[in-house]
Amino acid sequence: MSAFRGTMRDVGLLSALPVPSDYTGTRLAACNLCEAICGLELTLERGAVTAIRGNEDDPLSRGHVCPKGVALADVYTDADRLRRPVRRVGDEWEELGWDEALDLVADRLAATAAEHGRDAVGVYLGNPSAHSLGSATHGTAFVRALRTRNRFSASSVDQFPHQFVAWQLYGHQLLLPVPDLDRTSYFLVVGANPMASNGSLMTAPDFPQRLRDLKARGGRMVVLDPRRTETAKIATEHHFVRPGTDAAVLLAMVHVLFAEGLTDPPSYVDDVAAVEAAVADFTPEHAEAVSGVPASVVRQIARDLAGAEGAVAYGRLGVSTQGFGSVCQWAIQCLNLLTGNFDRVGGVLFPEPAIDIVGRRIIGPGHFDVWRSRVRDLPEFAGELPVSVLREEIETPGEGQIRALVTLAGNPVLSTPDGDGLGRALEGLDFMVSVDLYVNETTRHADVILPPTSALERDQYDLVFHNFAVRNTARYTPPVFAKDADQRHDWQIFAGLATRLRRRPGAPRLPLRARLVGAARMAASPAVVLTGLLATGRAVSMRRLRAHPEGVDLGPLRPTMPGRLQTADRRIHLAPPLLVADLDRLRAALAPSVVREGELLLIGRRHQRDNNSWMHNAPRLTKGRPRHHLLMSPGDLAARGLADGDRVRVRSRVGEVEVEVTGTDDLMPGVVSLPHGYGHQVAGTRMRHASQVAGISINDLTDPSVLDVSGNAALNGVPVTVQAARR
Ligand SMILES: Nc1nc2c(c(=O)[nH]1)N[C@H]1C(S)=C(S)[C@@H](COP(=O)(O)OP(=O)(O)OC[C@H]3O[C@@H](n4cnc5c(=O)[nH]c(N)nc54)[C@H](O)[C@@H]3O)O[C@H]1N2
Ligand SMILES: Nc1nc2c(c(=O)[nH]1)N[C@H]1C(S)=C(S)[C@@H](COP(=O)(O)OP(=O)(O)OC[C@H]3O[C@@H](n4cnc5c(=O)[nH]c(N)nc54)[C@H](O)[C@@H]3O)O[C@H]1N2
Ligand code: SF4
Ligand SMILES: [Mo]
Repeated sequence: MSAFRGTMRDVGLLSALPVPSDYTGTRLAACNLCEAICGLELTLERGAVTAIRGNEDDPLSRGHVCPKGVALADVYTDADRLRRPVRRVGDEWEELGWDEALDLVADRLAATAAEHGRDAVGVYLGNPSAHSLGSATHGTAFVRALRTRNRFSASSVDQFPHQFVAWQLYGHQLLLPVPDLDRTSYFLVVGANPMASNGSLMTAPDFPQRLRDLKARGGRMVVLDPRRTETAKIATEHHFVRPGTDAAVLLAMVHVLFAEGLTDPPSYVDDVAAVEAAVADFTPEHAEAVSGVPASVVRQIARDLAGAEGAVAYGRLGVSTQGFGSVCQWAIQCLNLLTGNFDRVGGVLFPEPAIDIVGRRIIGPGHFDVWRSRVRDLPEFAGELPVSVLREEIETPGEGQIRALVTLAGNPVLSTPDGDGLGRALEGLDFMVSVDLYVNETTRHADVILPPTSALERDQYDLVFHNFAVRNTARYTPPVFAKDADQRHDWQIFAGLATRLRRRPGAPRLPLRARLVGAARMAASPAVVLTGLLATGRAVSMRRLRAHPEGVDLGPLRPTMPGRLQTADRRIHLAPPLLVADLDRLRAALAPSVVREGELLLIGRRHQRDNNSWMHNAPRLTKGRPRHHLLMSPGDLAARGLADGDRVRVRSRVGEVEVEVTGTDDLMPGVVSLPHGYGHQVAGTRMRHASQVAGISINDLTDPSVLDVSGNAALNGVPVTVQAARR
């Protein structure tokens, strides 16, 4: 009953109230910065945060915290964070009242839709949308109310391939198996760096400790990555892989399973022979030739996956944000399914969250190619178009052109391909509104910015990430601090806009029933919506969660298949035509003629103290040596007559940047690396610390014309040339 330790952070309703302004004591909160969703314990002295620790009593995060979680206090106090709406007047920002701001935005959005059709309003949802309860309960309803086909999000520069494959194989885009990290004995990690990222589509706070435990029980971790990452350095084994060639490697592993008679799929899997035929020419020797991963290693990994007592193949951003992300994710599912590690303790399992967003259809199963983008004729997936087409949809005149844009918690100018071009396109919009805490490189183009409260000022339940956690738990944390009377929570902003839009003549109309349900939902607070969802889910009540802000343990993951499959016949069809058809494109892309002399392949990287494109205003995260340099192997430096520390010019088909280069053996020869989320512009953004960490944006080099079948951008494996910068 350690929840009752300490002061008044404690029991029931009392702890639901924000602390008094002179409060001294401790309070529990949740970090919403990454998918690890760590539980925090804040120490406050007279209302000021003096320490943030990991909460030892949290059944999932067990005391883990990283430097970013501690920096949540900096966001709360940051003088540069917006607290009231602002309107851009020339180069200046002018504060305005909430009613005036919301009226103005509703007027302009409704007028655009009335004059040019509802697709003339585009919307982009950024990453933090998935990390906020109010955004999950109210933001999606607001976006739906816009009824536009021009919907975009960070998902198409991230996990679209996972969703695409899950939809094809398991019948729902978010029915994603999660590594049973705490019980597996063999962990294959392809294109992920959980030591820096803390895990993704695998909510596994304190990855370092979980990995130590894995090793202590005799388990192994094998990493395939073009960079010897923080994760690779502590792996049992690491192999370089040439960026963008993983599909050949993973399909060759599937090939080996068949060739050596190692397949043992569950009885509810069909079309196994079709997979065998599809991978027939993907041999380990072919994989070695294109990827650099020795054929013997390909064979050994396949055998180990089949032979280990509970093994996992896991691939994340490095194999999703490339031209064949969906084929990679498909091959990974095949590896787990064919080796009998699917839905198995120690293999991959499907979490049973208190609120099952899949089983309860809170999010739809997904669909593909129901409409297409206007200019490039690219198919939608799950109701979204690839963000790689956003620029051209804004710039190309004609019926359906985007003339007004809504961005919610995002920074696509830094985070999507050809970001610089997108930034210029934003200047041509008739109207732009952003819901964001800051004036950033994207929102500086907005006419109006509507700032929501920050994490410590609002309540939190992770509607999304409990669905991908390595253990079943549930946690509701009330706000620590009260908001000012003239601040708004994100859900209040969404409700305010939706209500006003409903009253504007010419605004998009939902069918009556949907409108009534929407209005009722918008009127309720996220906590009320959550209470209802928990009550019908029956795993744990809101009352119990309120009494245990440290979180409630619902037990380890367990096998639940095939009962939870969402396919029409409750079976898995392992050879979806959309994926098999993509293999010809793969064969062509891997042909030897494709590699050009002198070209390097650019990949991204994450650092434990970076958080996508924001948090660079937090002094405690940005002090020390700059982290945005280009990394290059010493051999590639020498071949170009370059030395460590030189300024170099990096050029791709799309753009060029100048940056300092750092030599390191950690990079595969022929590969260079830049982090994303840099390239800060201080002008017009009011950000204090941005100049120290300005850097350049990798996405001024990435190419919006290279896409996976799902529509995901190929952010990794971008061909570039590097030479000394002219002085
Ligand atoms: N080259 C390259 N590009 C990449 C990646 C890569 O690996 N390489 N990674 C990609 C990935 S995985 C992702 S997820 C995207 C991220 O790309 P985005 O989602 O576009 O950008 P973020 O940097 O997460 O920007 C988040 C914004 O939300 C604001 N914000 C923070 N909290 C809140 C909140 O509670 N409410 C609101 N309304 N706003 C808030 C912040 O101030 C910030 O401006 O970047 C992608 N881009
Ligand atoms: N500290 C920190 N943590 C974060 C974030 C952050 O910005 N900072 N962002 C969060 C978000 S939004 C996400 S989506 C997750 C992402 O979580 P991860 O996927 O674990 O994170 P990345 O560091 O992007 O890992 C991608 C890896 O792929 C490698 N790679 C690049 N190209 C290739 C390739 O062609 N083949 C192979 N095999 N590997 C390749 C890169 O070298 C890198 O090590 O992290 C989350 N956590
Ligand atoms: S690991 Fe992620 S959730 Fe945990 S404290 Fe760090 S940023 Fe927050
Ligand atoms: Mo992401």
